[in-house]
Amino acid sequence: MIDKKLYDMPKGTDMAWCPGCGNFPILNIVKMALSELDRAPQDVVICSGIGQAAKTPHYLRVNYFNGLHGRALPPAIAIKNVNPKLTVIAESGDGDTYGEGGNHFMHTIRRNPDITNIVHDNMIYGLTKGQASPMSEKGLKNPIQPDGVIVDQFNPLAVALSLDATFVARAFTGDILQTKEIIKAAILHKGYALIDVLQPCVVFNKQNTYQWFKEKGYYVDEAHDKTDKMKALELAFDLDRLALGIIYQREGKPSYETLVREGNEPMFERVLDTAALNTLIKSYK
Ligand SMILES: Cc1ncc(C[n+]2csc(CCOP(=O)(O)OP(=O)(O)O)c2C)c(N)n1
Ligand code: SF4
Repeated sequence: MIDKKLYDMPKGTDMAWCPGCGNFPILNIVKMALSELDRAPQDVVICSGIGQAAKTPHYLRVNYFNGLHGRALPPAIAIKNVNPKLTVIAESGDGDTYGEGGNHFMHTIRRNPDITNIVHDNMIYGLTKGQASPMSEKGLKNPIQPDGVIVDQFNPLAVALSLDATFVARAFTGDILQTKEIIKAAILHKGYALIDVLQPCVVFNKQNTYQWFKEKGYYVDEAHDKTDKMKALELAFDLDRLALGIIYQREGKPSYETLVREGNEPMFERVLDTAALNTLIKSYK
């Protein structure tokens, strides 16, 4: 097992998160999962967009790509295509993933790349001080909508299931061991894996608190058939109680990078045909 301390940033690294933020346990859980799965830091890449959650890879000693708002997934797909030997994780907030990155979210699911998508879902825009995100509940009062949000929440689990995602899960940052096991299963899953992690923003979201998530959340039991898509959709549509755990998982669908690469050899291992490249460059002169 890789020593978990290897993922730690040097002591004194500046930390932007507020004390008590739900991002801290997720950071720790990801380190635990990578350590237990024996993923060496140099073989791990985390991609993120913009936001508080999107700062997660700044606090982990692995390779990372921090892109524009909503753009965590495209570089993650590209990196996996070039070197499928890497463990690739896209990790960002609910606003970044489902709002600004909504288009990428949908089309990544269709492609089924072998990457893990960890979404820190605090049901709000944390970094920009508490505006509504696509996950904000109807009625939630915020600086932009002082009378409350007037539209329904986005439903990432239902959308993912509808687009034939092969691994769909919900977790709660307050439950360290369960969340760690879900993340490990997602990393081991061959194909796109979504984990929506409920994560309280203790400063700007006074409605969806640790207590609120604890009361709403319950784990699917052992008898839950993870291959039953209709049951999974039923769970996804139930917003009165929030089902936690692996809601849906199916093996066997080819992952994007295996479809893209001829002969299955990773792009970074291909021998460069310099003569063909020069001919191509000359043809544009
Ligand atoms: C194109 C663009 N629009 C808006 C912003 C401003 N902005 C930065 S972070 C953010 C919200 C992030 O929210 P979320 O992804 O939920 O993450 P959190 O901060 O809550 O972890 C917004 C709107 C931006 N940087 N770029
Ligand atoms: S503003 Fe909210 S999401 Fe951002 S660090 Fe503070 S508690 Fe966490």
